[in-house]
Amino acid sequence: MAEQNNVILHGMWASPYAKRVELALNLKGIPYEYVEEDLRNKSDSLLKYNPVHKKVPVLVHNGKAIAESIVIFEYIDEIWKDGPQLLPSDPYKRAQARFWANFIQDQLMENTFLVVKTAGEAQQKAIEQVNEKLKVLEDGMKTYLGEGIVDVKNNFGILDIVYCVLFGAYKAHEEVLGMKVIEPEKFPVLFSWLMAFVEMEAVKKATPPHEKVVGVLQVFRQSALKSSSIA
Ligand SMILES: N[C@@H](CCC(=O)N[C@@H](CS)C(=O)NCC(=O)O)C(=O)O
Repeated sequence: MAEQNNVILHGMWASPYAKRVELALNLKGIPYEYVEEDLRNKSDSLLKYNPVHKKVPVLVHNGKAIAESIVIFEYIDEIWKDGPQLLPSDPYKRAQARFWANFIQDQLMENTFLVVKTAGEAQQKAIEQVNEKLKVLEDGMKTYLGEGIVDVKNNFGILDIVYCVLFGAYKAHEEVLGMKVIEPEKFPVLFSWLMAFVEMEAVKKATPPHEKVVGVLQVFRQSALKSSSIA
């Protein structure tokens, strides 16, 4: 444990990347001050702490700034060595956790947002893409998680966090889209993994209110559909 711990998180409530860090801090039980940023009018602190990307999240630990969610995860593990680790200590498990977290980020996130941003044929195509990637993840997790799904409360890490932040607000997505996001019959492992995670107190604490997520998704969807009809 570091001797002195002054921890500030600059985030934005709807940012999945900032949510990852919020969740990691909650799950590890690290106290922190939260600063909500207006991304249309970024604070001087955000620009000072993240001059390269000018994005949230930024973690400021004893005056030192760390940006990029995955980099922040690694920093958190190295500073707060007590309690559960976000990255497995076994090098092979750690490599696998990084591999699948990158898969979710690179292959699933964009397509999932595309489902929200499109309609008709384009949306159908995006849904097929998401289902294809979910199938790959389902098969991968059968091996990776195995019996571990039941023990998610005591054994969470970056992979659980990245997955859970993407699909944690699934009820809001379902309400806005009028369809199931992760069908339990098609993806039993992914579905039970998500159910185990959303029940955790730390996850509930970091999840924005349902109505607020529905509202932002509707605005996001309508403005995307409007601009695609103008283009
Ligand atoms: N790779 C970054 C992505 C962070 C990111 O894209 N943050 C968005 C909010 S979701 C942001 O701050 N956008 C402000 C901007 O692009 O000006 C991470 O993992 O932390």
